[in-house]
Amino acid sequence: MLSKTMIDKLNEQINLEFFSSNLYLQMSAWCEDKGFEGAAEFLRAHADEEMQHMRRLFTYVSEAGGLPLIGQIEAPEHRFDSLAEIFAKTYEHEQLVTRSINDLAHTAFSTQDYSTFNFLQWYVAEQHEEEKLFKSVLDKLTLVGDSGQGLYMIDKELAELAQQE
Ligand code: OFO
Repeated sequence: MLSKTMIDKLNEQINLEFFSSNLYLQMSAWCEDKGFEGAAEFLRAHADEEMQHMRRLFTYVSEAGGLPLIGQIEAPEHRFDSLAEIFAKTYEHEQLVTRSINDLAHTAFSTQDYSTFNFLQWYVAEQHEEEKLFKSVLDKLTLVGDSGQGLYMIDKELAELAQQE
């Protein structure tokens, strides 16, 4: 049985995953508008992944006897200056999500909720992959700067990455 604290924290995480999905979907619209079709596809695919993160938590809370609650979800920002800014922000956001997952894992472990601790290991591994992925895109964007050709190449690469998502 989940403790009240654990349920509340898992519900906060459900909302954060929802927000992540909305943020990436909103960012994809900027990319589409600016002609970065690969980046748009990549971010849309990633928005779907975030919904899966949300659903996995939702199901866990439910199956563990708690009530998953969808709260109010803040509107994501929609004005950006460049593709590099978008990916700097995705990387920053993933780091925030990692901190939140770590905090959840800490709560589970320190309250001897080993079932939730075990469930969260999937997220711990996933966050490692996500940070790595977004950091690698950001590094490439930093490298090419304003070069149109460089941005075009990265956009193509992102389209390929989207297929693997
Ligand atoms: Fe991007 O990992 Fe969930 O939020």
